[in-house]
Amino acid sequence: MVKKDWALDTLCVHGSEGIDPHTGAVSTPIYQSSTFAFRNAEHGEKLFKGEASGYIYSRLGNPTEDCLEREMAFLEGGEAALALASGMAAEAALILTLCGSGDNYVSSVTVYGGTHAMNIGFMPRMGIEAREVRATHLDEVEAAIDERTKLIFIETPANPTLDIIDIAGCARIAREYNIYLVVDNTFATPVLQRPLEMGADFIIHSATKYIGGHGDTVAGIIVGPKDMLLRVRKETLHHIGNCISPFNAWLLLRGLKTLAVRMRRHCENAMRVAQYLSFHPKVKAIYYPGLRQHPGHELAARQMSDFGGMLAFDIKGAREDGKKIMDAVELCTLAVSLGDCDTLICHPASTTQSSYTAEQLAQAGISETLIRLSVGIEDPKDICSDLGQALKRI
Ligand code: LCS
Repeated sequence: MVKKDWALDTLCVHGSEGIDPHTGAVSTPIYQSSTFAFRNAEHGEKLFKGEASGYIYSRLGNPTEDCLEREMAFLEGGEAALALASGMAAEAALILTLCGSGDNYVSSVTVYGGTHAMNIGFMPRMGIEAREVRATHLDEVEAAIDERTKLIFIETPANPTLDIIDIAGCARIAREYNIYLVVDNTFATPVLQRPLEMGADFIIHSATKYIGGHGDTVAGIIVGPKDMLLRVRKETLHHIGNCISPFNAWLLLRGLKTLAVRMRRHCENAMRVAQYLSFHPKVKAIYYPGLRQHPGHELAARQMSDFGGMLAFDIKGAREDGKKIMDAVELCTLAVSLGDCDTLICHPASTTQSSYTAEQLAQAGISETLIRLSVGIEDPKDICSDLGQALKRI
């Protein structure tokens, strides 16, 4: 019997419903079935008319996926959730549902490179304009809004500079103009940050990252009001077909069990690595919201319960020196993505953020020598000594 007042660490393990009441299964079964039999012709007709509840076809809904959606809504404190094939699928499905041709949305300029590429490339082809602004400056967010603006999209902490954006401040602006606030909560997860409680309308996750946690799944989640997510499902997901697979939904359900434990270790390790790098003579600047010198530190301390597992640092030297470090690390894995148990290192300007022009990189605060680290759950001493030996090469 699950008690709603249990701490989040307990709720991550037990979920909202505990053991499956129908079968006693402790682990949710993987309903690896593309289609579901109707009891009779009338039942089939009623299901299609929405007059009976049940399953029809896995693009439209699946019991394993439903379970994941229920748990994500529960953990984020939302009414409902929708699981999709990837984080980008979640972003695109939500924006394409909320905006039509001729509409626009305001997006932070400091976002995952794929989101920026969607903003400047894909959405304009759909007749939807993305207005990228420095969302750390609330006046820039407000100034970009007009009568065709449907939503504000922010990512906080932001990829890759760890900018912190004022969620409650953006929510106030969204309320004033009667538009939606969408927060990408990928870096923080519900364990560290509660955007809906600060006034956001929707949460997006690249569940590929901390929700899955093991680098073995690509998936996305939207959390928000039930009626709106029904619209995303019917008006976009059904047509584009970017649904999650039952197996991937199950991997994420498994990831949720250890989410709180992993996040605490990611945070502890990232703080240790950030402190180590902040005193390193070859490091020019370190970006970790947990450090007092980070411009978003005080805001992060207010709106997050801890500072997360992501950090970035600028080295003294040129772009080539950054590459030397990439090639010298032994424990850290040279790869994009983040949120895995293993520490991942990458050079955003040439990889994840390569869709930015030099001007846009400067606007987003991303230098040519910036290195991004997704700090894993290994022993932090090993991570620091690996970075130390690599930094000696420059
Ligand atoms: N939101 C954030 C904050 C992300 O970091 C990513 C992917 C996405 C959305 C898109 O999610 P996906 O479709 O990949 O599940 N971030 C990546 C990164 O930093 N490196 O590779 C992917």
